[in-house]
Amino acid sequence: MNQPSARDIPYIQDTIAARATAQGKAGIGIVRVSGPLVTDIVRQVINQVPRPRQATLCDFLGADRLAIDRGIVLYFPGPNSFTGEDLIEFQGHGGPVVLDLLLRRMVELGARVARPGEFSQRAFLNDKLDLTQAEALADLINSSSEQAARGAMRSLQGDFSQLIDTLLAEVIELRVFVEATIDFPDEDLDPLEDERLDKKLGIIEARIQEILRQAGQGALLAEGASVVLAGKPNAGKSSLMNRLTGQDTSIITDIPGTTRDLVDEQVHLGGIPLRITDTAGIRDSHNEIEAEGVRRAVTAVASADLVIVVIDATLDAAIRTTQLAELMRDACASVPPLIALNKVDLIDQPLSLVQGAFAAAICLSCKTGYGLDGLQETMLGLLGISTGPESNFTARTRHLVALHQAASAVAASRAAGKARELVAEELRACQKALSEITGAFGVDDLLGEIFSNFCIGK
Ligand SMILES: Nc1nc2c(ncn2[C@@H]2O[C@H](COP(=O)(O)OP(=O)(O)OP(=O)(O)O)[C@@H](O)[C@H]2O)c(=O)[nH]1
Ligand SMILES: [Mg+2]
Repeated sequence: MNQPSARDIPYIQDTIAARATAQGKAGIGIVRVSGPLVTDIVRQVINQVPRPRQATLCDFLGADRLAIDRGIVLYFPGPNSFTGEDLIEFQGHGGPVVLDLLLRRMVELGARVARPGEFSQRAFLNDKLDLTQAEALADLINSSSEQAARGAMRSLQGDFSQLIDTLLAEVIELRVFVEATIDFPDEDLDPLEDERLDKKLGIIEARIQEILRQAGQGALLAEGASVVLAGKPNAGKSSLMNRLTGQDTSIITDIPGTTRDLVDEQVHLGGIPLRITDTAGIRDSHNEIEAEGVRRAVTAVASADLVIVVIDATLDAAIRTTQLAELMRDACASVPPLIALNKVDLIDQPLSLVQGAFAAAICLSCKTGYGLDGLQETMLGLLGISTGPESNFTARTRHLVALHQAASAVAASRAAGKARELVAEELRACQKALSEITGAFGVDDLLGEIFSNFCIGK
């Protein structure tokens, strides 16, 4: 029942080189080279092959035998290197010209400039990392909060992969049993009782759901979520934007139609990176610029993870109801929004909260700050962010999709009952979905997409 592995795909074993440190000036800059030409290259550049895994101070020589720079080389012979191939790092001074000269020297000596993520891709293909770990590496580099960095580190250490591998082993074991009862019905195999089979499937189903819950948190940690502020002109969207970002992000005036473009800012809530977008007040406008702003607002709402509809609480109840109905029709068709009834500092009577097809309604005042804590708590709840002490690993939307596929395959195999062929077929689908997460098989078409989002030199 072994599946072909993505790692079985042959890859061109040429030698790749790239700057491993960021662009710009810095104390140290690193050029990394990996592949079969590494020893030849290093012999040309420093007149020797340095001792493995030891810092060697030397001149880096150009074709004219003059020193381009003086620094440290670190040589990692394959397979004991990051990529699994012969790999060398030239640690020189971090000036853009010096590093460019050094990189050009590598190319002169037969290396090719690496594509983004190509070092990690080789590490994956040489079995140094599985796919979730490779993705965690990119997440670690890109993490925008301490929680996200810690979560990425846990994934990199294999916490997430281990959960998937354990589950996968159970699915495979069950599949072997089920297939055996189909293929050899007459043999003296202990056939699984239907009840026992269903119980085992139930346990697997529950485990997938639990991993889904954790991975959902993990995906939020790594990828964050988008929150869009929408509403009628002058409701206080920009005021809420500035409250949430704690900065003077958007322009606020008492003139309806102040915000035209989308205004974006990243904030952290419960350690999760949130992209908050302030939008133009939605109304029919003959002004071409404002009308374009309204179109952009509606588009932004459509792709948001959470929409906060800001309503001016000082308006008549009837007007508020009409506005809300219009906004729900025009802008919030897909996700049930969170309603923020703003400017409650201006009203003396408690508001009766409107009922409707929205997720929650909160009274607040952007002027005094009243209700903001409650709003943020509700935002966390609606986005599915748990703020408990539970430690988590990072994950990706790709993993959630695969886990959902695995869950529905198990549900289908339970539903198949006595039809063992169907049970087996669905278990095969479940195994395939889970294997795609760690890259055990069937991901070759995904590889380019995953690794192209890495930075060069990683
Ligand atoms: N008293 C009071 N005034 C507020 C509150 N929130 C916003 N305002 C005022 O309402 C007016 C409109 O605020 P904005 O934040 O610009 O409203 P907006 O929804 O972004 O408006 P547009 O960009 O024009 O669509 C400004 O004069 C704000 O000072 C509040 O909670 N209380
Ligand atoms: Mg505004």
